[in-house]
Amino acid sequence: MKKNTPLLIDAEPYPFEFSPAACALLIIDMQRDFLEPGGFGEMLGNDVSQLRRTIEPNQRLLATWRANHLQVLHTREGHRPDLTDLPPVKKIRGRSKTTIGDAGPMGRILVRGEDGHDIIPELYPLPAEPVIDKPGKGAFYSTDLHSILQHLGIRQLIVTGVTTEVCVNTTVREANDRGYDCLVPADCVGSYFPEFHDAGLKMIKAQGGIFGWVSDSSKILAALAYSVRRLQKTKPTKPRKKP
Ligand code: TIU
Repeated sequence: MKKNTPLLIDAEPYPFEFSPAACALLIIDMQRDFLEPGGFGEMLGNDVSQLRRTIEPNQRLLATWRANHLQVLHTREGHRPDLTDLPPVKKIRGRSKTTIGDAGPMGRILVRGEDGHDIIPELYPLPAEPVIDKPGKGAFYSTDLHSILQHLGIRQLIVTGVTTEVCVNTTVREANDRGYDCLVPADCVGSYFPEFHDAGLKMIKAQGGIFGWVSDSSKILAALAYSVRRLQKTKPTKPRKKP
């Protein structure tokens, strides 16, 4: 694939012009505590199948990004073991019996280093893929994500992960204000609440793409496959020897 040749991805509200070399796949918070049966999300009464349907499409996108040597980054929501970066209001809001920092089914909830805080095995980061540990919902707040993206020459983001209306939406809004183009593939993001998922996507693409674009992973993969086929067709053939 020619990484500097722009491609068009079928998207809403209009096609997304995509420059592979400048476009990172940013996978938000695909953590065991949010997605795994028996994790914190399920313990709170949430239907984790709404999130688990995103695993396969994310795996396909991730495999394609890796195969084409494009940039991948992962995020994890969580806090320092001493909880000094946890706003007291975040700890007590929700009035749940068990909150961040308490013992949960897979270790202390949303605490760095605990099993539940880590990324699910199906999408586990490779050593060369930056993992951004974020204390908030947005991936830019109180992290080095913006500097890393600038050093890598990234101007566009394919944002996937969970949950659509919380960490994905907050990150897309933060990215938009910092000058990034964001495309969200609907099948690669999920929410415990289908109606919030739908509204979260509508909010991104409304008003001419006020925060970004919405598409589907199949359309992203189709655009990349087309670019590879086009390149194969246009490869110079060896001049024929004269008889
Ligand atoms: N990653 C993320 O979205 N964190 C959340 O807490 N999401 C909820 O929907 N609760």
